[in-house]
Amino acid sequence: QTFFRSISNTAPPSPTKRHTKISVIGVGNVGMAIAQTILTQDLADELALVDAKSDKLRGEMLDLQHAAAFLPRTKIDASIDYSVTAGSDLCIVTAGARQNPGESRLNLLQRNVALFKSIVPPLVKYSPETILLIVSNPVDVLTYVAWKLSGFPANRVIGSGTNLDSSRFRFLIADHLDVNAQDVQAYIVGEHGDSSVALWSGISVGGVPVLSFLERQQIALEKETLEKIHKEVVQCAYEVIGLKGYTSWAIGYSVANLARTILRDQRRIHPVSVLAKGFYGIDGGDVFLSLPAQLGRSGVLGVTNVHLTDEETQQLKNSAKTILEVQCQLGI
Ligand code: 6V0
Repeated sequence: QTFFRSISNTAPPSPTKRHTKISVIGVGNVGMAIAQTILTQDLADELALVDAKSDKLRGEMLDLQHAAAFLPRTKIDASIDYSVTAGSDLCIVTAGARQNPGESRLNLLQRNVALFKSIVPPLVKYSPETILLIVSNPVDVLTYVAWKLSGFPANRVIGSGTNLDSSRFRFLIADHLDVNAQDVQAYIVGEHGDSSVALWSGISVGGVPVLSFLERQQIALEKETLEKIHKEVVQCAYEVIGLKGYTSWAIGYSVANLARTILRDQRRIHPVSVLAKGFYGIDGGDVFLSLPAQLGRSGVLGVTNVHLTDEETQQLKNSAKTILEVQCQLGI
């Protein structure tokens, strides 16, 4: 019983692109911004949503389904039961506990670790071949936690890390130089947040290395100006949260951008949180932090060998130390 009567002698359907399924865990501000960007950018044939709050979850699912007439065709499902995620190519985790007034960061982290213990094992059970993309904060530590809980090889566990910080950085530099942010190559690496590291030596615009160009023109870009831009990158998340209560659009676009690179095997380089042990002299334990990594259909394909100054290397090592110290207190 189909709507159309079949027409005989028609050619068999041409081989279509591979069926793609994405699951988003957590339908809060961030999860929904990611979901809607995935839909508008036609990144999945199937989208599964999971949350602990069933009413909110169903409401969000219906609201998205009602936009079907304006969107590329995507099957949208939602359930509090993880079986809805079965066969996902990519699982994006945005679920997170909110910080209670007066609660320490460590306590919040411990609550999020407990939450991950109820999220990661069922995702792995229903999609043993999936790639896990962690967004919940503190993203670097929780990516490590997800890696441990999943038993996956490290190439299939990625944290959104400083992909967002780097796009804020590119926006600010573009604004400063009055160019298009898409032409600015600039990376923030290390911890997503306060101890992140700006790689000033590698910034280029349209292939022109910015610092050496300015030096040749004898335009001194003072260290203070550079530090001010980096500080603004760190501060602007707090500013947005202070103003509107949460951040959503930029993280939505930034994660959808990662989903595109991974699922379409684009092999682009993104600063994302990966198992960093052994790179750039980072040792002392298994730690996830952001490095410029090449991503594709099998997850992390490699880490780019960017030239770092001694100061940048040291800052990166300090970033690793900060994350490891927190991790040690978790007992995972
Ligand atoms: P939110 O709006 O409170 O949404 C969180 C959602 O998680 C809610 O809908 C909850 O019901 C759901 N949830 C809670 N517990 C569970 C559970 N056990 N199973 C399933 N769902 C659950 O938060 P928001 O969406 O604003 O932020 C989500 C997370 O993303 C937080 O940890 C943020 O700190 C983090 N962000 C990370 C960014 C990054 O760059 N990595 C950027 C922005 C926010």
